[in-house]
Amino acid sequence: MHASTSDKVFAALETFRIELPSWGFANTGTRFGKFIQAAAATTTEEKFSDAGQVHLLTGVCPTVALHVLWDCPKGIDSTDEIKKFSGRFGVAPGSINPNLFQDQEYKYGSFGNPDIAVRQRALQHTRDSIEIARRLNSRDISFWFADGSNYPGTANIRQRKKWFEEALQEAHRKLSPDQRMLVEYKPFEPAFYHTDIADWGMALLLSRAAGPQAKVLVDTGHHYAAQNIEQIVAWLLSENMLGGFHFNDRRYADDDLTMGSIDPYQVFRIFHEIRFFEWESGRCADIAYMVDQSHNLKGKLEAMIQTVTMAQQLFAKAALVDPEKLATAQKKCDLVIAEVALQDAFATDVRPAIQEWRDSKGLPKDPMQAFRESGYLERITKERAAKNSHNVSSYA
Ligand code: RM4
Ligand code: MN
Ligand code: MN
Repeated sequence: MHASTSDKVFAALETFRIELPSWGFANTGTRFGKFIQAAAATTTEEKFSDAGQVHLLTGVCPTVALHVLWDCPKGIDSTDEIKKFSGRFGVAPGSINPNLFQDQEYKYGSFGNPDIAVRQRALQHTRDSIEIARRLNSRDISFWFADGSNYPGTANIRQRKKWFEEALQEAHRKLSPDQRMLVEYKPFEPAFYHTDIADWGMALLLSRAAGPQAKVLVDTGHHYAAQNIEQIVAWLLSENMLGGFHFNDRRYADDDLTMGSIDPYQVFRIFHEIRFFEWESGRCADIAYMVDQSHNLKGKLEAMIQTVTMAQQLFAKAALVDPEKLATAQKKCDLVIAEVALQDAFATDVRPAIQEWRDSKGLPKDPMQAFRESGYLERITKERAAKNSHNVSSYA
């Protein structure tokens, strides 16, 4: 391989880290049923153990995202225990996800609920989540709302927007100076007529209304099929409003498929926009890269290892685009040269360079093979099988 290619790949990998979701290790399913895995994590401790295993083998997943309702059964009082798990398994708590959708009270929404008592309850849960984040040294509190309505005329859309602004402002006031709140959007599901934060524009306006520490979170699965996600990314970057990603792939809706399994070029283009912005502006984009996938057919740890290695490949490929050459071609409107700058980078096989990089870090060259040889899966399957015969966690 060309020397400068592996230098570029090495430099890119040094900066690339990606957060794992705790809920990706638990049993989940679809609305049609659940296929239970004997090895699935049944406790927060087991989720930390599994995330720790993925980090051990890949070296690039130092944090695990937590969902408050599923991972902090004692609320704020769960934090001491979580710190212990973190120390034991070598992964730190990452973003904290308040859970504003699962309780019965949230049937008609959380921050958008017409009942003030429910809105206040949602706000209290948010305050607790911010406190949990503070105690765990987590920077990001990551909001996804299931709020919306199923039938025309049943919700006052403008009023609900106002309630959202007020609640997010109130939450923002509770942030410590170094914390951020990330606002995620989704066009449909579970609501099927209107979603209160349906797209990046709504998330952007609400984040701006909330305050300077609020940024937009782009979940790659939360767009209509033809949408140009890298353009959204470019606009958010230019507005200094891109806070992070939830990565997953999709073919139809919010499918939660393995990152890059359907359209790896899409992820490459997203990474390219970020790197091009950084090159042009001389600024380092402050972006939290996170995985948001719950697999119910693939083995959970294997799916995460696959995701992480795919993320590294696509990030490394994006680092091979020559920004100067691209900028010159764009200025001259040399369409073919500009397009080929991306295509050539995407076509380069970066796997040998990534293996060398892993080797230089004392990591296994092939994390998947190392996992299969480690005996970890056999051990947890034995340990957890009995618990999983009657334990099914919620869909994520
Ligand atoms: C949503 C969204 C959120 C996740 C929930 C459970 O579709 O992607 O990020 O927390 O699912
Ligand atoms: Mn998400
Ligand atoms: Mn989703």
